[in-house]
Amino acid sequence: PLDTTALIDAIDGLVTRAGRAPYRVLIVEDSSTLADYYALLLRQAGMQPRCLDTPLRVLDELTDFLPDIILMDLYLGACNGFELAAVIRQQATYAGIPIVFLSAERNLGKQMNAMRLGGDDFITKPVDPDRLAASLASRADRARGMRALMSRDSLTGLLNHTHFTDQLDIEVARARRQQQPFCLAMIDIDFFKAVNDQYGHPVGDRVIKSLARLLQQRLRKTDIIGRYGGEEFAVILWADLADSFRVLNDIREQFSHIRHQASDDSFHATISIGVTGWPQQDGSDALYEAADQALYQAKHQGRNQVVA
Ligand code: GH3
Ligand code: MG
Ligand code: MG
Ligand code: MG
Ligand code: MG
Repeated sequence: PLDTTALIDAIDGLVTRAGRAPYRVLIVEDSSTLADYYALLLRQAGMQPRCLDTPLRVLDELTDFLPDIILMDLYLGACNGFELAAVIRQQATYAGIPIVFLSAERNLGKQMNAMRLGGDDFITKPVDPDRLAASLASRADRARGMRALMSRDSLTGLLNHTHFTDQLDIEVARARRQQQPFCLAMIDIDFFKAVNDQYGHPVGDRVIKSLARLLQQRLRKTDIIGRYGGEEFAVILWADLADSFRVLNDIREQFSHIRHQASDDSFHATISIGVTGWPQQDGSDALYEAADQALYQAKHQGRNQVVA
């Protein structure tokens, strides 16, 4: 069953956080005069524009700038906006970014064609500044909401498996760029099948949620928590291996003291944790493998422990 409370909480949190960040708008326009003008309008509307005049770099810009929305001129000299939109839409990661076309093209057939190839709206030049800002803001807002919804696990509100693995790739790249160490931990509830068997699935769900809540309370805002599988969590900690180990061991200890309530009984549960660090392991596959191996060892050695 879908736990809407956790989901709504998670989205509220995201919307509140997202609400503070200005919308990032990638402007793809071959006329620098026009690009500068749109950038000015959008900046005045509180957004964060970035201009791109060469369509060849569009995929790099998407990874680099992570725009909420793309404002694209239809005729770009070297290629046209239709073609570029089609290229962007082929990348699964960017499929959700709205593309708003901007052009003097008044031919309805061509406008329809642009939409069919992946555009979300069509604004004709000369633009009405208010209409431009309002249209971009409402589309960017909905796209953010949709992304938040799709990246969250419905029981816990944590990042889901797909989003977590995408995020780990991004964080590995960030660590390499900034030479900043971080750790990956895999956390698994011990003998969880027995909890379900003995107390029922809904009680099991509450145990999962209590672990999710504990992780959210104990880890830093910059750390990243995902529900990796049923009763398995993955965490990215921005700390070195020694510090991460200490924090995780505290969490393990604290979790083991939580008294879980069943209908006419109460019980305790424990977790096992495998942790590994960057740069000791460089690359997502190596990190997953090492953390998994450490988790396996923690289970094998008797559970309720952290292994690095
Ligand atoms: P181990 O200590 O080796 O991890 O033992 P375990 O029993 O936890 O491991 P196993 O992988 O055999 O069982 C995991 C169980 O978790 C099986 C599955 O029914 C249960 N599970 C997975 N997802 C959920 C969920 O969302 N809610 C509940 N209540 N149970 C879940
Ligand atoms: Mg043009
Ligand atoms: Mg298992
Ligand atoms: Mg388990
Ligand atoms: Mg498991």
